[in-house]
Amino acid sequence: MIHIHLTMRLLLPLLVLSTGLAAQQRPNIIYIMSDDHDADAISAYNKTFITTPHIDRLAKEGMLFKRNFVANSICGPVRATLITGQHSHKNGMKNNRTRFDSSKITLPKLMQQGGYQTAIVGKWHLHSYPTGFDYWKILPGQGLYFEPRLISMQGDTSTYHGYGTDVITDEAINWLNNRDMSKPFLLHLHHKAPHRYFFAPLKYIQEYHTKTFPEPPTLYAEMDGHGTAWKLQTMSILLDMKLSSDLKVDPKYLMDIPALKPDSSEIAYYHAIFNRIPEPDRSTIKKIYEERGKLIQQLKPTGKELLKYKYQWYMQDYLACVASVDENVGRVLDYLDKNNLTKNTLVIYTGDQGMYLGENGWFDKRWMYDVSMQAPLLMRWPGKIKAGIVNTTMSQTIDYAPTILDAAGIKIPSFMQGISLLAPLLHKIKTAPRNYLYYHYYEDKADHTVLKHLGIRGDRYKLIYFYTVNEWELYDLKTDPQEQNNLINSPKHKATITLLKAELMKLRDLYDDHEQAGELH
Ligand code: SGN
Ligand code: CA
Repeated sequence: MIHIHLTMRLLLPLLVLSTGLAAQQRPNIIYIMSDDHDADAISAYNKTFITTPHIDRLAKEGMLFKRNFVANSICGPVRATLITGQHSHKNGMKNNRTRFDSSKITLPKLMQQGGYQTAIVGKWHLHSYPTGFDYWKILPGQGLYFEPRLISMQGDTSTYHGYGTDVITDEAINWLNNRDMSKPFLLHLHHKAPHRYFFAPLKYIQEYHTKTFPEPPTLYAEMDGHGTAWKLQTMSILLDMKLSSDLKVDPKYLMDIPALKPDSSEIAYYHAIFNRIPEPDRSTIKKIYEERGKLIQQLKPTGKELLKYKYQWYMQDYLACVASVDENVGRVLDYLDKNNLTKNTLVIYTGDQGMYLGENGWFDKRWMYDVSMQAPLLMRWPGKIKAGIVNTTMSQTIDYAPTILDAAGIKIPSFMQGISLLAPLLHKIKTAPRNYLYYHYYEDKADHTVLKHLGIRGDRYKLIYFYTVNEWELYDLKTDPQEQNNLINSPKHKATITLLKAELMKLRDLYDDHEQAGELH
């Protein structure tokens, strides 16, 4: 065993050099991933909601992927896919509750063997401790916004003073300052923000709580007329997002509005987090939220009128968290500038999936619909990636590990199911060689009750199968980008459906997913 390991260590650097990339040319890689950061909340994608100058800098100086998608729109599974290059059924992490098998060969292990120094700071969410990292400091579970706790490699957990997004960035920069300067590095910097329950620093709450955001055209969508999955979901801003946007209204204002009344465990949880905000900021923030409570008490809005308020509060709180993420991306980019690292560092920015920001009246993610299947992806590598390029190739989370390995000049193992995006990144080809993406979501009994489904996404059409209720959906993404009009019974689309079902079965075989074996009818 030891012998094999040593041989690998001796052989791999040779392998690396044989690719023609001399050691000193190999790029450093910083992979920044935020939690639930939707592309619409990045101004390089959509200028409607927020200005994110620092993340936008990556688009201006690098490449923005307009059609980047996840394969299972939920946190832990995306993170397992990131380090394995495999779909969920192959890497074993189908849902948020699975414990990732840390003995697996993963991206950081391969990078280490290839001569890289590897580190991860921030949200991990794979339950087993990280392996393959020379350094790690992770949040327990979802982590906390204020006075966050971090688990260190020694296994002890300490509380850090400050705001989570700042603290995670501080810790990542500390590691950069203390790293082994003789080796290139791979740093994973994973924020907790802007995940629910949203808590932003006071300065951003003050900036955002007076703003009004445009409503998505489907905010007031009816669930009737759609399939069983739409009827069963519990991700409605109006019905399921308790207590205005986030339990932030003091419960005493809401007790006489049954739909908003929290249960006692929710109140206790909320207060435990809220009380971590240091004074005097906590009292100022409380006053701001109490204004919402007073308004509810005075107007007693219901139905659409209530949704109107809840949507605005949701956006105000979410975007205030995003503003702090952007500020901290700026700190990392400044660090690279000041330390002469910008040129030889590939910076990747992404979110772990998309996020419903009021479309269909919803919050959260999980669905194969583009709103939650799409994730932002921006990459900057000066001198290699041309500046200001928007790429429309369909990329997917299974591609991240192969791309990072390829950029580092390290061989991509055959067990990885994604493809390297290096050729499109370096402008050798425009489009990655793949016509369809595969998707499989498994968490139906968990939060928000989204039924299990699998499906296929092509350039124009998307076919989804909710197999526990045997219901199919087909959408024409060109004429119906909001995926409102299920064409599964349209006679005009019969041939498309037959073709996509055949392609779906091919993909299922290609990726070796046997959960729904046999013919799909
Ligand atoms: C929490 C959230 C859910 C969210 C899951 C998973 N509830 O349970 O809304 O879907 O996390 O999120 S909350 O009451 O705590 O806000 S994930 O990003 O980790 O997958
Ligand atoms: Ca997430």
